Amino acid sequence: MTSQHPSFTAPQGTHADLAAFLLQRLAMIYKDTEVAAHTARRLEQVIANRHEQRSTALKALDAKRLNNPQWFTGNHFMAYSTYVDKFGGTFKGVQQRIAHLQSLGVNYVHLLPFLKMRPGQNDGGFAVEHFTEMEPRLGTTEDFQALSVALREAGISLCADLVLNHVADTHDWALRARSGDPSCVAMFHWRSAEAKDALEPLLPQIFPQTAPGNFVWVEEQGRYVWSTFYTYQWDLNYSNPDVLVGMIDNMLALANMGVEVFRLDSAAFLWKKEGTNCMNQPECHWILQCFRAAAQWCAPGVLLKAEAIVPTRELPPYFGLDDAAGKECHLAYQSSLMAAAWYSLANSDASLVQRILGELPAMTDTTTWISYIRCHDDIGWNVLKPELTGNEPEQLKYASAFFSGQVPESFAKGISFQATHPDAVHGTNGMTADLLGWAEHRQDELGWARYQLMTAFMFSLGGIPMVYMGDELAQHGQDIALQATWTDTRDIHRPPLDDSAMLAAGVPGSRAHSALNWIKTLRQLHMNWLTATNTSHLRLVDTHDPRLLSIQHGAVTCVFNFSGQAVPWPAALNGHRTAHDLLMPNETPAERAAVQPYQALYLVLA
Ligand code: OTU
Repeated sequence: MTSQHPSFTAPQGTHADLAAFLLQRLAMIYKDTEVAAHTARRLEQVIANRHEQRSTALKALDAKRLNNPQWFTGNHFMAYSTYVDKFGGTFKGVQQRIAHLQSLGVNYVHLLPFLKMRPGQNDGGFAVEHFTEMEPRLGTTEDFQALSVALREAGISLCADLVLNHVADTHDWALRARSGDPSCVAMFHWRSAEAKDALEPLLPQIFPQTAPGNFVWVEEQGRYVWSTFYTYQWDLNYSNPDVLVGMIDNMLALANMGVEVFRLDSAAFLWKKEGTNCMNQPECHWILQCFRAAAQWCAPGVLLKAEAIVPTRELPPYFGLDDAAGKECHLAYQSSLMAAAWYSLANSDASLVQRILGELPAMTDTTTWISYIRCHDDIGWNVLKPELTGNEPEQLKYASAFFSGQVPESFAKGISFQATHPDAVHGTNGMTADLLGWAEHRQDELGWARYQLMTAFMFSLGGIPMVYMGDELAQHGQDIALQATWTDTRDIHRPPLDDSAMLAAGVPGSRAHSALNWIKTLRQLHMNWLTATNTSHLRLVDTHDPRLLSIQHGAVTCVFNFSGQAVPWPAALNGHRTAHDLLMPNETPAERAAVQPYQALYLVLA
């Protein structure tokens, strides 16, 4: 891991600096100085209005954070991601579960989409019908505000999705576009049959089974509208300044309601350029930099998180490079390490994880990764494809099959996602405990070891560890018999939080109890010991055995056995043969002969 840090100018410039930067970026996006100047004036107005409406409490928080720009990095944060309805039924119900979050040591909660969503199919709320109104099922705006205040008082930052790439086809802009209102027609991308056919071959297929293609026919318009995801999610046209101004205004309105972190959904797709795959375009970054400048200006306590599920090599620009260093996102998902961890477990070979870790881009002190093993989406295998060499593409196919019930000797109980034929490697779905094959009975020591391994790995990465709802109780996924009611197979890992597992967690010896206490222990160790402030401060120890991964994290040497075999103690760690293992605090360290199957160790020398 490289330790050099790129030069970093803290984005705390005066408003004049931000205004100048905004204007410059707008000129780059629209390639027209007059349009840029006019848009800059509109944005300044939006920012001024929203700033005036911002509460004194939130302004005080902004000031505090400006004085401590590293407030979210290092081992300060632990995140939890959940749906409002599955976690607490409503906003009020979530409020009643704050104590559960606190008991875990969570101080950052990502509530999956809760804004007014398209009726019927809505991609788990990612088809947003109104950006500043709440989904009525979940409660009122007042309930939401009360929740956001309660979370803040509990020291928990609220993260919400800003679904900025597309709107529901029932959003006012889409409805008006459909009926021919020219100002709204201009907010989307339209193509003829021939034009869209010419574009398709280069474009990715996100949902090849349930929503093949990237365009949908709109009868009233007599042409196709661009819809990368589901047909009812229409991609916004950011070459139109109305879109940028409108979406920035929405973001700032939500910030004023107490959202502290924005998860910028599908951030890679914002700019279309014919002849490319229309992902990660330079304009896409300039647009994100406008969102950042506006947030920095109006609500500087707010963080932006890139949800760019792309190979690691595409990620550095999302933090901002060169003259944009520190001027784009504060956070980004590290999905390559997530997918590679599962790949390594299936193949009993940690070398891919080790390679990705070794090649991570240098991080600054005011940017960091989200480290996770599961979330509400599939484990997307595609991000790994550019990393693979030799027979690794075969191993990737094996991993995908391993987790989706196609390998008889596999312990895993997951299902495949959007694979168009048995050989296609796309994604895998399932709750952590099911993918790990952690059986309900007490004697399943290997399943329990795998759970310990994967979670201890996640906490050791120097990013913000994120637990996905229910995984802290080792919950199972939904019954496959419900499949007819699902949008797609991702619903298997979107069960409601299991009240009986919550009760069982209070009974020593139960599986939920083991899981919950384990996560609490990891969080304590994370706060007390895992103090390397980001991935750039980690050091890899070469174990000379592909089954073993070792990461030195300050005073702690982490060792992970990704295989089901006992592996002879590696010579490279001879000095640690009798080191104290923080994960097994009650054991007197004896001379170690081997790393046990799926064992995780956090070793400290006396
Ligand atoms: C994101 O996802 C969300 O997390 C998904 O839940 C939504 O369905 C989607 O956007 C549309 O809003 O590629 O970077 O492979 O990982 O769709 C954006 C499935 C994405 C998801 C993918 C993802």
